Parts: sequence; C-alpha cells; structure tokens
Amino acid sequence: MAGGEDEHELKLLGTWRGPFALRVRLALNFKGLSYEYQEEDLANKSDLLLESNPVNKKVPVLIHNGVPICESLAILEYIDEVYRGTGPCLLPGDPYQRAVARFWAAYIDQNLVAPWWKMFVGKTDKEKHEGTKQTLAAVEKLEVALRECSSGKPFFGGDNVGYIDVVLGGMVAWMQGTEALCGLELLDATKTPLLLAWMERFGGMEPAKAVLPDIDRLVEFAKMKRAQKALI
Ligand SMILES: N[C@@H](CCC(=O)N[C@@H](CS)C(=O)NCC(=O)O)C(=O)O
Repeated sequence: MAGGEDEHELKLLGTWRGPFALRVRLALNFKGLSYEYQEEDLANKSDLLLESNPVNKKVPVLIHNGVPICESLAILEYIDEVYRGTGPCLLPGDPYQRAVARFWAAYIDQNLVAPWWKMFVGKTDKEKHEGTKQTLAAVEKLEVALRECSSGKPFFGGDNVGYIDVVLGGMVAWMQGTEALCGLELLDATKTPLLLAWMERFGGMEPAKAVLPDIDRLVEFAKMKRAQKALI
C-alpha cells in the first residue's frame, strides 16, 4: 500500500469491532494508504487516546504527523482531502452530490447505528422494541437511498466504493450478526434486495475483508459484553 514519504505518518487508535473505527480503516484500505494501528482497550484507555481526544475520549482518533483528528466522519473527510490524489475519492466532486453523501452518512449514524444499539442493549423491552422498529425503518430508507445514489451501479458511490459505502461498511459485520444478537434478520431478499446484495459485494472485497471482524468472534464478544453491561 502507498504510504507517502513517511511510512508511519498515519496512526489510528481504534477497536477491532467498533463501527466508527472500522469505517476509517475501510477508507484507509480502499484508498491504499498504509498506517500504524493501535488497538485500544476501552476499559483502560491509553494515555495517547486520552491526550488525543480529551473532549470525548472515544475512538477512532487518527494521528497525522503527531496531530490528532477526532470523530469518524471528520476523519473520513480529512483523509479524502489530504490524500486526494491517492486511490479513489470518497466524496463526489459535485457539491450537491457531496451534500447528499453527507446527509446519508448522518442518517446512518442517527437512524441506523444508534437504534441498532438500542435494539441490542436496550434497558427495557419497550426500548428494545423501539430500537427494532427504528432500525427496520432505517434499512428500508437506505434501500431507496442505495437505488437512487448508485443509479444501478454496484455501490452508493457508483462504480467505486465511496463515502456512504465506508460509513455503512463499518456496520456490515454487526448487520450480519443481527440475527444471532437480536433474533431478527435485518436484510431480506424481498424488502431490501439491493442492500443485501451490496452487503455481500462490499464484504467480499479485499480491502474490506482485511479489516471486517469475523462474525462469530464479534457475536461471542458482544454477547459477553452485553451480559457484563460493559462498553463494547
Ligand atoms: N461519533 C463518534 C462515536 C465514536 C464512539 O462512540 N466510539 C466508541 C467505540 S465504538 C468509544 O470510543 N467508546 C468509549 C467510551 O464511550 O468511553 C465517531 O463517529 O467517531
């Protein structure tokens, strides 16, 4: 992979399973950028993480030549701007299409990732039920978004993986583990055929396979953490 002048100018703090760190790793891989990776223990965060993200103390943090960048969506945009000439562009060149991509990225965070979590670790049955309803509504909207954004091409980004693909890509293993973790199939061939095919296509690509977690390992780990009521 291309790494620029200094092989270690990029360092990423993350966890192997977190959807937010995974989307950054996916973006780095699809762009062909090399980086040093530091796995964080969220129960015992490193000094580097606490110093680099003193406000939220969360992963991911990308450290570029010693300067930390926080928040996964901001990191994706940063990578795309700084490494514009390297690998495929994540965000489209057209301002309207860029706004659309940012809209769906925010939608995924608010309407898929957050409700999915509520469905999985909700404190009451009511909360879990609400999370389930919102998650299922979100995948149906994302099915339409995929149809419109891709215009019949394989990805949200068209012929290549783009911004929305890597943002949603961080959730692929969790989506595949939903039945084992929450007792329902998230995507199906009748309601969400395009998303189902997208998930298989995306998950099968080499840059994705290199970072996406093994489903059985993820399911086992998530069940254990849920039982312990610990951070995932
Ligand atoms: N909005 C943030 C969310 C990051 C986030 O929630 N990270 C979790 C791991 S998946 C974390 O670091 N949790 C540690 C904590 O809450 O103390 C982003 O997009 O980067």
